Formats: sequence, C-alpha cells, structure tokens
Amino acid sequence: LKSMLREEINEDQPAVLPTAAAPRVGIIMGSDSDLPVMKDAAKILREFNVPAEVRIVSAHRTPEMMFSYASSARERGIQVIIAGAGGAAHLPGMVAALTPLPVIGVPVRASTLDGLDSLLSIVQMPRGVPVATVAINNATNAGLLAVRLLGISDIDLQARMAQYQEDRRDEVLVKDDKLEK
Ligand code: RP5
Repeated sequence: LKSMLREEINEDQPAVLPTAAAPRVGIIMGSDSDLPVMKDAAKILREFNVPAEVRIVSAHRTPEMMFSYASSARERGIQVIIAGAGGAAHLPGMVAALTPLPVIGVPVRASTLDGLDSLLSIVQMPRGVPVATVAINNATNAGLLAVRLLGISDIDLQARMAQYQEDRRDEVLVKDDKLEK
C-alpha cells in the first residue's frame, strides 16, 4: 500500500504514510481500487502536516478487521476517520456505529450507476449514527473537513486552514485579473 500510494500521488514528496508521529486521522477504504480517489485525502493531510495512516479495511471482505480497526481507533489516538467505499458502501456507516469519532464518508464511483449507489449508501444513514458525507469521489473535501474538525481544538491548524482559504481566493483573483486584460 505504501508504494501504491506513492505511485498514485505521483509526486517527489513522500506520501502520507505511517510515521513516527502518531496518526491523528485514519484514511480507510474498502479496496485498493479506491486508492486513486482516496489519495486526494492523503495529499491534503500531508499539505497540512497532519499525521495520517492509510489502510484497506473492507466491511464485506474483512468484517473482523473492520470491527477491530473502528473499535480501537479512539484508544490509538485517531481523532477523525475518513472512510471511502463504492457500490453498496457500508464501510463508513459500520465504522461510525463502532466508534464515537467523527466519520467522513467518501462515496467512490464504482463501475455502475455513476456513484449514485455509493452516495446514497453513505449519505442515507438512519437517525442516530451520523456520517459526514462529501461529494462523489471528492476525497479532497474529506481531507479538508478533517483538518477543520481538528482545527476546533488546534488553533495553529485552524490558522493554516484560514490561510489555505485565502490562497484559494487569491488564485481566483489572479485568474479574474488575467481575464480582464
Ligand atoms: C467496495 O467495492 C470497494 O470500496 C470498491 O469501491 C468496490 C469495488 O471493489 P473491488 O472489486 O475493486 O475490489 O467494497
């Protein structure tokens, strides 16, 4: 998975991988086929220097591993879980049922139904077990939302998020300025 992630991110910098620093965010996905989408969450967390771990944890194929991952995440120091899955995407909801941590769900577009199946499977959680669902294939927003959640009790991180937003605004202003010429 480490080398896959490096290949997928395809940049000179090392990918977000288990490091000496204890991971604050767990990025999990149902299959390695989700990695091309889920790598975007890892990229954002790397950009903000938030230590993260990346794991393949399938609700269907490795239910015992899913149970132990989700039920031990809090005691291991994980503060937010980002879970991506496609098709009948149980993973985010099952994980949310097993931990009090905030869970962000990423609907991954699978080979059929354009990802609507994944979206509805994740967003339509019954009352009592919330999953914060981002747009189909939008793992970038999952990473950004994780940073915002951590920023509630980490003012340095929150300040970096404010700077990130200013940088995005400035990018638009520069593009607008160029159009006027
Ligand atoms: C889900 O089934 C995974 O999250 C993936 O999006 C989808 C297809 O998995 P593979 O058949 O590619 O392993 O469990």
